[in-house]
Amino acid sequence: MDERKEIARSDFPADFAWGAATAAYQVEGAYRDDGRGQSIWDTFSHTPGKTENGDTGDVAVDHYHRYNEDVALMQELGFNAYRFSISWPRVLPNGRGKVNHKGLDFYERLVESLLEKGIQPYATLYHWDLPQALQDKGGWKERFTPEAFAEYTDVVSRRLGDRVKGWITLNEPYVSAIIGHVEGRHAPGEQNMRAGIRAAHHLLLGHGLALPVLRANSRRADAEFGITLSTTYAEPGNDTQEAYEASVITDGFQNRLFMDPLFKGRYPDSLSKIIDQYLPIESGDMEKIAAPLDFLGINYYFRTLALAVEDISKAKIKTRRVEGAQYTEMDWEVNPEGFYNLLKMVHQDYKPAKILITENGAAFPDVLEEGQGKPVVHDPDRLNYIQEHFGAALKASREGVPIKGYFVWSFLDNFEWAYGFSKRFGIVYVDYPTQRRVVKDSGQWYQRFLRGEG
Ligand code: IFM
Repeated sequence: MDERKEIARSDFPADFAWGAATAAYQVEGAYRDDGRGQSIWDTFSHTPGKTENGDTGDVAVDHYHRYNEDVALMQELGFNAYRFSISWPRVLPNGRGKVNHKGLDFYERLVESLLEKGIQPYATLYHWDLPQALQDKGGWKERFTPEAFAEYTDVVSRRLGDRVKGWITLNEPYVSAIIGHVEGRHAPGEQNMRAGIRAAHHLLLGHGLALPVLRANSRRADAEFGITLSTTYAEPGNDTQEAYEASVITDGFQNRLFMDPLFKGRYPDSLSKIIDQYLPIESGDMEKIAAPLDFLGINYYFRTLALAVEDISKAKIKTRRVEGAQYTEMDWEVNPEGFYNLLKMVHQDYKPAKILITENGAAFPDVLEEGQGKPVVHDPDRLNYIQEHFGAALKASREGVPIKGYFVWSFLDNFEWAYGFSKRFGIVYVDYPTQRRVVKDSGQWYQRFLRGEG
């Protein structure tokens, strides 16, 4: 799929949200500043062997202190929207109870700075950094956590509800629930299907409890509310029954475990043999989870060619690599067709009122070089990836998929979770020793695209 020659900003709707995304723990640093509490990612990254090189988000890219210059750079690049996340333990160091006003002040300064520069704030309330104090009592496995999430949502939205345009309750509950509790590659690092399914339900319930709070506290007439899901387009890797079944399970865990409850008010039949025994559903939960959304946030990076279910207790699927295909540094296949197919499938099966692409991008090795009198980073692979995926989204949009925004992942290079700083996703390079920002070629192209220069 190569739609590049056709792409111009003017092909997309005029009121389209254009920008990039980040997340608190990946960029902020300042992990002990101004009364911030500890999160499960502080604990996890400080545990030997959990992240590459023992990297942590203690300093990250120091966005907490550099947010003003970062927002100025966003303006220079031409963003009209920016997706960031709010750190729960910065606002409520113990997860519940006493509010840390200095933490809230930071987000107020950030939001003010964005609005001054004509950039609409899209705030995600939970991007994986659960307060450790809540984890100590069982975290997302237990029902008090969604209740605490609604309280935290109330605190944040009372303060920022007059200014934030887009509210996203959760980022990628699949990753929190399954990678964090079943695979164990992410915080809190459990390896237990029961824990993962309980967490999945409680995350969804947290979303369901937070949504009416947001609607009640928001004081912007044009505010919109949604959730962001990680997705993949799952296909059988060959024409065996085994591969077909593996693709159904992959699609089940990564897409339908969350989309079915949100849009249909029930869990998917395709997973019932695995998950029903663990689901802690109580009366009224599914109605809360399925309350109407203004938008669905889609994060897409790659498709999955499933071959076989390797170990269902660990949600482990054997997959196939494609001879001759390009893979990113994450070892993810570059496949814009999968993006197009996924968007069509979501539109057809779930009919969200509106879709925002809340993340899409790629990690490739970058080299900071001296150009003519200034540093440069040539990243043709990332540039190509972004252009091709814009093309896939445009194609889906022209066929009626209601896509209304695109946030490239990521604005800046940052802490890539268990991979530490070894993978760079930014359209802006960060020289970690100096924290200097250098706009990569992909960022410069995005700037020209946003200016309407093609
Ligand atoms: O860096 C992550 C982000 O936090 C969530 N979505 C996927 C990105 C790339 O792995």
